Amino acid sequence: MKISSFDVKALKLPMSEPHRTSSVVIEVCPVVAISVMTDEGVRGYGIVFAYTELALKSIHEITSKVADLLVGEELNPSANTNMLSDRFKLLGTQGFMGMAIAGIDMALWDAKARVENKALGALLGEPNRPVRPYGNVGYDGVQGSADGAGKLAKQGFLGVKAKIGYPTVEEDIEVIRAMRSAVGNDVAIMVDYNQSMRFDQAKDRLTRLADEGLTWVEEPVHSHDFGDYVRLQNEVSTPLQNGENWWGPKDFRAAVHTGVTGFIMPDAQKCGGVTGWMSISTLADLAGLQVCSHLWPEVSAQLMSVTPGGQWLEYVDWFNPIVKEPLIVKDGYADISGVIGSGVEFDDEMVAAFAA
Ligand code: SMN
Ligand code: MG
Repeated sequence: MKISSFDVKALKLPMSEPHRTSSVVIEVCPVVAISVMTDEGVRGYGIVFAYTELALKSIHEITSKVADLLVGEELNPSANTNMLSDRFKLLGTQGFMGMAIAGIDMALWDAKARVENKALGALLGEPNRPVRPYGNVGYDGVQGSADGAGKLAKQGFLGVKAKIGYPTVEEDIEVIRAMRSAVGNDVAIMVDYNQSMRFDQAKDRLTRLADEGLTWVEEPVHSHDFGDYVRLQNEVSTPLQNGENWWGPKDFRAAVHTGVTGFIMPDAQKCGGVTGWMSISTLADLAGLQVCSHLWPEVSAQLMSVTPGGQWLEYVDWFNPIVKEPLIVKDGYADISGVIGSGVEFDDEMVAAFAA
């Protein structure tokens, strides 16, 4: 079966609410929607998330041009992706190029699973891991974070994560305690500093957070400061989380070589798509790491279902406006029964409606 064409569109999706972090507020969700068509009429879907509207046009252009290189090739997702990665070795496969290749990779794997009329997980292995999602709260202050967490717990989420990194650690603690009162003791609480601290400050703050019962503290220092991260890991008692900003399996390998243990959270896009994730899953299994996901709830649910160290799936509804059947969360777990492909199929009318 051959790849016959691609349709690549830049979109701005409305968000149910703006997502605040300690550095920026995301108010619209800029994405590149990728469809691949095979010569037997099967379509596959992939999404690139551009983070900021400012990057959308460039990522759209690079994605269209890179996708065109695969037209006429046999549909063989890992070989197609490896061919692209080889082709752009000199430019580098991080940044926009890595995002474009990963989005294309997701569309190719989706098409392959649809050709076989299987869920992506069943194409990749034995999908026998329960997939447990956690919900997300932004940098929303004490009341906002407590309200957001309470709402997610009522919807059945077994974990909630909030962005912190307020001017003082006392404020961070106030937010965490307000969330704890809102969700009770049976719901896991995670917090995310989004790389906002330097080592000394991180050590002080995390020491103060030791008794808050946090499941993890995410990205306390710059994500690629592996040395500081490992030092921190050895000096504080709360588990740390990292990986959403690591590019491809080689960044994960470097992290492991430096001594990173515990949780990792590959982002289906930055980690190199389905192809990249599967290498990281093997690495994590060998290194005894616990794997969580970042964004891409539908695709990641499929991947987590076959990932040996799979723990928590990050749930967001940001791509829902164009996804025909967004991920279902039932009794605290993702219900992926009956899914074909990656679970992402576009609602073409909505894709047209949100053209950038
Ligand atoms: C995040 C995700 C996407 C955009 C900004 C921040 C965040 C997370 O770090 O972990 O969800
Ligand atoms: Mg994060």
